[in-house]
Amino acid sequence: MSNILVTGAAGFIGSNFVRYVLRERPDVRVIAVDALTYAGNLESLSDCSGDPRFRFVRADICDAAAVAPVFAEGLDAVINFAAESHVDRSIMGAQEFVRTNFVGVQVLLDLAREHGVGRFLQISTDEVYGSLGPTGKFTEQTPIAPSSPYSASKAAADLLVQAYRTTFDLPTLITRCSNNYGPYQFPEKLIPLFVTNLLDEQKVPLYGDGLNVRDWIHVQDHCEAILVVLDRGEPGRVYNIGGNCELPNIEIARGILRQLGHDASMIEYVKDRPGHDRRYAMDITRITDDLGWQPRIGFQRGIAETIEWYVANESWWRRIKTGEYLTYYEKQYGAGGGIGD
Ligand code: NAD
Ligand code: TDX
Repeated sequence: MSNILVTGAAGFIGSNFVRYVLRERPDVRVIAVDALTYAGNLESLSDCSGDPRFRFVRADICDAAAVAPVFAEGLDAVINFAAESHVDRSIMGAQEFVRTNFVGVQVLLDLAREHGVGRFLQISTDEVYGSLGPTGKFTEQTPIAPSSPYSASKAAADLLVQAYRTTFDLPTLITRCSNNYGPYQFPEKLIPLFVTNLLDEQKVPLYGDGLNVRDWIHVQDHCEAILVVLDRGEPGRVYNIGGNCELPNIEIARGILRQLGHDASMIEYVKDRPGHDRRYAMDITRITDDLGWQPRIGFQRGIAETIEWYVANESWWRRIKTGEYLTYYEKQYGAGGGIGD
C-alpha cells in the first residue's frame, strides 16, 4: 500500500482526482486534507466516504501543526490542489490568495523535506504564463508573466517549488493545466455558472466582447495526466497539460444556450474583468512525447455530458447556491471529527 496526501480534496479537481485514484489504484490509500473554505464541499466526496482506503482530515495547509501529523504517517506522495482558485475573487482581495497559494505551499514543502516525502506534485495553472496574442502557444520554456493576483500567487508558488528542488533536492514536480470543466465545479466559474443560471431561467454574464479564448480540458483527462506525471514524471520538471481545444467564451455560451433550449437573448454583456487575459493555449508536446499522455475526451461529448450532470445533480449545486452545503461537515461529523477518523 502506498499513502498519498491530496490537499484541496474537497474542491472541484481534487474531489475528481480522489475518486479517480481510488478507482484506478487498489494499492493506494488517500488522505484527503481540506480546510473547507467556501469552495470546499465534502458532499463532492460523499461516494468515497465508505472506502476503507479513504480518510478525510479537515486542516488548513498554512497551519503546519495541523498538517504535520499526516506527514508523520509517512507519505509516498503529496499532490497539492489546495488553493484559492477564482480570478475575480483575487481582484476583490489578494490576501487569502497569497496566504494559501504561496505561504501554504511553503508550509507543505517544509513538511515534505522534514518527513522525506517520495514525490511532491504542485498543481499549477496555464495562467502563470500570462496572456497570448492571436498566435502561438505556451511551452514550459515560456517566461512566467502572470496578470492577476491569483495567477501571481500561483507563479510565486511555482518558483518556490523549484527553489526547493534546486536548494534541497526535494523530488518536486509541477503541472500547469488549462481550463477544466466537468462535474463538481463550483458554480462561480464560467461553465457551471452559465448552466445553473439558465436552469434557473436567469441571464448569463459574458465579460467584455466575449472573445477571450481558453483551452478547455475535461477534468477526467486532467486527472489522468496528473497520475501519469506522478508515476513517471522527471523530478524538477514542469509539465504543461491542455485539451487542444481553444474556444472563445461566446462559443461556450452559445453551446450551453443551445443544449438548454435558450437563445442569445439570455446573454448579458457585462463590464470586462480588469486585466482579463485574452488568450491561453497550451503546447503539450513534452507530456505527450515523454510520458505518452494526451487528452481523450472531445469537447462536444464532454460539455454535453457535463451539462447533463448539472441537470441530473441539481441538489448538489442548489445546496451551494443556498449556502446549505456549508453546514454539511458539522452536521455529519461534529466540530472536530472527519470521515474515516
Ligand atoms: P477549487 O476552488 O474548486 O478547490 C480548491 C480547494 O482547496 C477547496 O476545496 C478549498 O476548500 C481548498 N482550500 C482552499 N484554501 C485552503 C487551505 N488554506 N488549506 C486547505 N485547503 C484549502 O479549485 P479547483 O478548480 O479544484 O483547482 C484546484 C487546483 O488546480 C488549484 O491549485 C488551481 O490553481 C489549479 N487549477 C485549476 C484549474 C481550473 O480550471 N479549475 C486549471 C488549472 C489549475
Ligand atoms: O461570469 C463570467 N463571465 C465570463 O465571461 C465568468 C465567471 C467568467 N467569464 C470569462 C472569463 C474567462 O475569460 O470566462 C472565462 C473563464 O473564466 P473562469 O471560469 O473564471 O476561469 P479563468 O479565469 O479562465 O480561470 C480558470 O482556469 C485556470 C480557473 O478558475 C483557474 O483556477 C485556473 O487556474
